Amino acid sequence: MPASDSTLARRLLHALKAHGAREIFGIPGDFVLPFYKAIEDSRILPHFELSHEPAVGFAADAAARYHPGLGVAVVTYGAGAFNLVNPIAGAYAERSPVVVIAGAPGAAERASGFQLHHQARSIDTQLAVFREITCDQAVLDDAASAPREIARVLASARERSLPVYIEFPRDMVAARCAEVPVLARRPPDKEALAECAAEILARIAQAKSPAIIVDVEIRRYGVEKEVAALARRLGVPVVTTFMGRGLLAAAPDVVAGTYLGAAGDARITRLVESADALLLLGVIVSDTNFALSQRRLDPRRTMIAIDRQVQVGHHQYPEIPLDALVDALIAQAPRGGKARGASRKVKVTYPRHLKADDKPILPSDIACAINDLFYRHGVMPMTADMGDCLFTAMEIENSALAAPGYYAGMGFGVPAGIGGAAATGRRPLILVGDGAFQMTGWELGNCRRYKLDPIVVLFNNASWEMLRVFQPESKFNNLDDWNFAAIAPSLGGHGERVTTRAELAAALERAVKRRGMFSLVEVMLPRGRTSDTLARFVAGFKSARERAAAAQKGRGG
Ligand code: S1T
Ligand code: MG
Repeated sequence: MPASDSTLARRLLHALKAHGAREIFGIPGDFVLPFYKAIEDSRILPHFELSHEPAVGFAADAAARYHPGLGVAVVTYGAGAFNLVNPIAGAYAERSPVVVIAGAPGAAERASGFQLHHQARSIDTQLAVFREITCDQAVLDDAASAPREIARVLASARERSLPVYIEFPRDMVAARCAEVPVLARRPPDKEALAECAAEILARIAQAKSPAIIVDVEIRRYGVEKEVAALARRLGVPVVTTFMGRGLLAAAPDVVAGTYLGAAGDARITRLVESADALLLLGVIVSDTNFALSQRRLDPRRTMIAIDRQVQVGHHQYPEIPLDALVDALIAQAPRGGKARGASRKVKVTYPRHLKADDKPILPSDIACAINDLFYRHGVMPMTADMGDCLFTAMEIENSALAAPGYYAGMGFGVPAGIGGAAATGRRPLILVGDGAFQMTGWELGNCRRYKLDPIVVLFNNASWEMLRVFQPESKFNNLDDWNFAAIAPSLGGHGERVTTRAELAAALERAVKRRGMFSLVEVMLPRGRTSDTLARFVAGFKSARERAAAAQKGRGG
């Protein structure tokens, strides 16, 4: 092996690849230039530079969501790394395993006695901040321990499906060190696993109307196919959470729909809230997933597997990886499970056959037009930003979707579409509002150099419309009209503004046929009109908040 391959930089790059990373997103800076040179010269992993670190984080997050493995974000010290905080906080909240590699001062700079450029309070403030939003950290300041440190941190990212942080002092890049081992996974306790699976199956067998709810961890641990097989074996209906929308897209026979509580399809709500045994696989029990429930989760009839813990009623089973649990359930499940009761076979259908007429466009028309497009040309992987575009996505066929459905941070949609396209080679359909596009939509200017050609549907209501639904009286929600379609050509793409349903259908048809550049379809929407899903969601959220406040008051809070 050439001597250069035994440098810490190359050992780290080989280790990233060995742990499932397939590409790097980044923006270099002087504290990370030597490492970035190794990235470029070694060609161990392809690398994509974007224009602002929040986009680097969102793209790495989406890559980790779209190809089970690790996302990688490489940034410079201080100014670069602190720009990454919000997307990594979102990745932590939504359990996406992104490896943050941040440059840092070398020993000589540390000893210089200077306040260093990019330094915040102290030289170690950056590490302190990332301790809060990653599950494991390593500082590579000692060549002897670095391989072990890297192995531990990458194993943590894989096992916990959470972001991790590696600080790479600029003077350590060429240090010689040993290879980075791939640590064996911590096996579950076999007895506990068998007992846990048996207890879950017994509860499901005794139940008259069981149901399964799935969320992001079944994607993060690559067990969607196995969960679909388990559901078929048990004959139990499956629903996704709001955040889990798009999961099991390859198993339409298994998924009944998406559970949104009071904001969702009443048949799905009934299926979940009348279930006498609920198995939650990889589900984050968050407000966006359950605040609109009309019946709170009852621990006596609920079984939850998340973050390597399983709770069955009041019984706790620690250290049970989700994939091991699903395998054990399949192994022990009785064969030939029949669908429980005719009423259990609920199947939500999605709107199609948009009337291509001169009527103005409403958000739900966009869902209808996209369903028609998918029917004609095949389903596309989607990303969505926060705003009504995400709620409108609930009215689109259940196809692969990456969106900030729990952390709810804006700016995700376009960079995530770029990250997903770079990571999978598949062409994405990106849904984004005008407010979110103002934040990170400009990253589309990076598509040409990477030969990416996403289709972007921009919901332009010249408004922070979701906030207006919460607080209609506020004028600050009125945005100006930036005429985004006219800007697209200077970013290397094609832009088209549409105002009627006929124009929308035609523009999407042209976009799907146009390859080699991004296509921006700017859909003009009236202020004050939202998707039905968002209207119900906000109404439910507001009353849930009022109920919580009243209860708090009742407790003398
Ligand atoms: N800043 C960031 C980074 N994320 C946020 N979620 C917010 C602020 C608050 C916020 C929303 S929804 C929303 C804001 C500002 C408006 C979104 O506007 P746009 O993208 O145009 O979409 P639409 O017009 O469909 O609402 C949530 C409640 O937190
Ligand atoms: Mg808007």
